[in-house]
Amino acid sequence: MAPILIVGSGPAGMSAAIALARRGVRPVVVSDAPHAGGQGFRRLNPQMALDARRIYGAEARKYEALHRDFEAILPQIDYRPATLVWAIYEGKAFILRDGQAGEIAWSGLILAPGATDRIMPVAGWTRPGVFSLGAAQIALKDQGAFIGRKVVFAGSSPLLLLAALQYRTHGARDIAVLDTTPLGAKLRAAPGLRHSPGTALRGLRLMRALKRLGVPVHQGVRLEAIEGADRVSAIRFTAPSGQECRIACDAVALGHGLRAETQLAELADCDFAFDAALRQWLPVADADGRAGERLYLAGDGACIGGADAAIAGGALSAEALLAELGEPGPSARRRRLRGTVARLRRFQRGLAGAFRWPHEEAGRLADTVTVCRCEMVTAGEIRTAVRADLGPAEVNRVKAVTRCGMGRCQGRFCGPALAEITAEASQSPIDAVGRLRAQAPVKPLPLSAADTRS
Ligand SMILES: Cc1cc2nc3c(=O)[nH]c(=O)nc-3n(C[C@H](O)[C@@H](O)[C@H](O)COP(=O)(O)OP(=O)(O)OC[C@H]3O[C@@H](n4cnc5c(N)ncnc54)[C@H](O)[C@@H]3O)c2cc1C
Repeated sequence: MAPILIVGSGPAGMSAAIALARRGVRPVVVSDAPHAGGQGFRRLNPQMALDARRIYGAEARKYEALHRDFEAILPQIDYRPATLVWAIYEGKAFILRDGQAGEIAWSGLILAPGATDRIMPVAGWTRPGVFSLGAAQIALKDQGAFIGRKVVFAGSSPLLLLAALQYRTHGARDIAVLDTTPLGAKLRAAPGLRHSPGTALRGLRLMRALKRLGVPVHQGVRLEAIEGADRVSAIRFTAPSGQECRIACDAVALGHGLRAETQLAELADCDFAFDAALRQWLPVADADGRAGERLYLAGDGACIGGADAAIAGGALSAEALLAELGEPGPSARRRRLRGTVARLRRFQRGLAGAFRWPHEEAGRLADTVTVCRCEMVTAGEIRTAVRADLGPAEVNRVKAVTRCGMGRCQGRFCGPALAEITAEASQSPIDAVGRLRAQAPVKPLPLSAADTRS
């Protein structure tokens, strides 16, 4: 019989693999990352002698336990790191490893591809020295490096605070946080955070630690421009008082929350629905993560929920899949996992109010600002296309006319802003402008991959 296939080796994929291995099942685990851990629990580069407690703080034990458990099951699973799933078609995953293409058929599929940074462009964001927030963390966890000497963490995300603290505790002195969500919005969102008081408390501790270490955190700012000649030299913003401010810096880490990686789910024929709280399209799945026959979604790729929800969701999808295959485990465990995932996702929706996606900024973007970095498409070009006679008001049509979203990143970085600008220019509700359709290959492939396919 074909194996169970897990795509992704972040917390969700690892946890699904651990649950299956403990039930005596040998899954294939495929991930394009060289090491397990995904984003939240990215494995620290051992050559950098980084201390997990300084990077992961209160989460360090969880990080260590998950990696230890995953390493323990390695002999019981078929783990294929550095392997990309670039398409899903007719019950098979099409993969690429070391330049060699291949296919994997499955008896059950668990998709756990995680999320990527969500970015609202700002004038100057394509300058050298601007990184996504995630990339700024990866530089530290993978290479033990900072992205600059004077780093500003800008946008709207709890990860801004986490990344700033990680930098500060590793010796970065000249850093600041510019948070675009006003304090008032955070207070209004507070009731939604009751679903995970422990996580909310961790957030408060983060704020306190930054204060104690003298890291300035400006809340409720409006980002105006990232300045510089051939690379970043400053970031300009408006304070809530209306005062224009400027911080000299040589690097900016930009992030406005996360967007689920949904391309593989779409290629696997999942339905989609618009999630108004997270303001993004998500694949439709039931409370166990079941999205189709022997098809399950887990972790941030199903719905942004954080690492704990990913761990619970991975185990839940494994248990539910086994039950569908005729090997049910204890129903109490599934009920408990289901409750955990649902609760943490409710928390995450509350968090989306405390760290808002600043969608209204799309309307303020100057026409000259680049939105699509791959194809160099500006906000003005998108508006002109939408406002033309018989101009499109659906993002795939706008993409066809402007090439925004057609490049190397396949709309991962420009897609959210493209949708907002299209909605604003066509005066349509955001859920009426659609979502960029997934296309295989979901990530770039070398042309040689076509030759090696049998
Ligand atoms: C850049 C970034 C930084 C983050 N930092 C933190 C943090 O410091 N702390 C925290 O608590 N949370 C962090 N998060 C949130 C994070 O998403 C966690 O909630 C958690 O890691 C989600 O687990 P997951 O297993 O769903 O996905 P991930 O951890 O993202 O893992 C997904 C895995 O799927 C693989 N994958 C994706 N697409 C494919 C494909 N086509 N083929 C093969 N493999 C594929 C990836 O390589 C990765 O290994 C971060 C998120 C991002 C995007």
